[in-house]
Amino acid sequence: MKLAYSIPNLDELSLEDLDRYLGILSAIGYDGAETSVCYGDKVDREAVKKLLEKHNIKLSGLRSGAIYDKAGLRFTSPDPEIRRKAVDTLKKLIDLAGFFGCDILLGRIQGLLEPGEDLAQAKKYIVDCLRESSEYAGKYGIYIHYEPINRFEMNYNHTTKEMIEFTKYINSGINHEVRLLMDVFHMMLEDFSIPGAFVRSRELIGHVHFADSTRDQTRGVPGSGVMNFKEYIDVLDAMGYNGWIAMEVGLQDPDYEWGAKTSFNYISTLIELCKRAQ
Ligand code: LER
Ligand code: MN
Repeated sequence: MKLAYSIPNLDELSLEDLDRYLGILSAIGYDGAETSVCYGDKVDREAVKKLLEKHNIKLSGLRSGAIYDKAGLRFTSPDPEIRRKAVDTLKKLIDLAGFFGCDILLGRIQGLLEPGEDLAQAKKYIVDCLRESSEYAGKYGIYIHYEPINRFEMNYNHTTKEMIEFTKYINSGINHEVRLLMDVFHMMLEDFSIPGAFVRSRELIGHVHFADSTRDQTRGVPGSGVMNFKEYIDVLDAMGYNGWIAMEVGLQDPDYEWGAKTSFNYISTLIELCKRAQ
């Protein structure tokens, strides 16, 4: 399992700040950095590549939520023009991810359902958009990981169970499969059992997010809340999961470095203990 930590949106970061964040994560021992991008064609990919190589850090994935949150584009729009722009903007992000050889993380771009919109019709739109996007990602040999999101952030597609069924249906019509992004913060709010949800997702799991519970909707540093990361790591190890575990903790400066270090020390210790316990 490889460990990554979030950095601010790549298309809003200066190269100096990117250099600083990557230096912090590299010094702590992370394998990767995870970020969000709205317009993939606006990133200076060669300069970013040089900084990633300088710090020996990989991109663990590119999040696509900003295409909805910043550009207002979504897969579920009744307007075909908006859906087309959402897919075309995502394809530019896939081009960028293909350049870096990392995957695409996807959830919010499906968009919140607006009052009066029909969920069954909205899901048909999602199927078409995701099938086209996943086949396009297949050109680069990279994958789209689709995230179940809790009810406070999305108004459908909440549980792992329903998303396994939905993703299997999406994959039934394409050659390059969509995988699942399992985020324990959402699973804590929506699933009956987090280890159970991991095991049930075994054929589709492609990426994992860690964050701990907090008393507000921010994301806690692993170890600071009530969640049992020792159990999650053991079940992922037992499943033979060898992908990324990205910490999705919402800490900004001045706590950023503390959060990254504390998360890394806690989770890497649990991984080491799990390995030794075999
Ligand atoms: C993004 O990975 C995430 O977990 C949620 O914040 C999406 O709304
Ligand atoms: Mn997440």
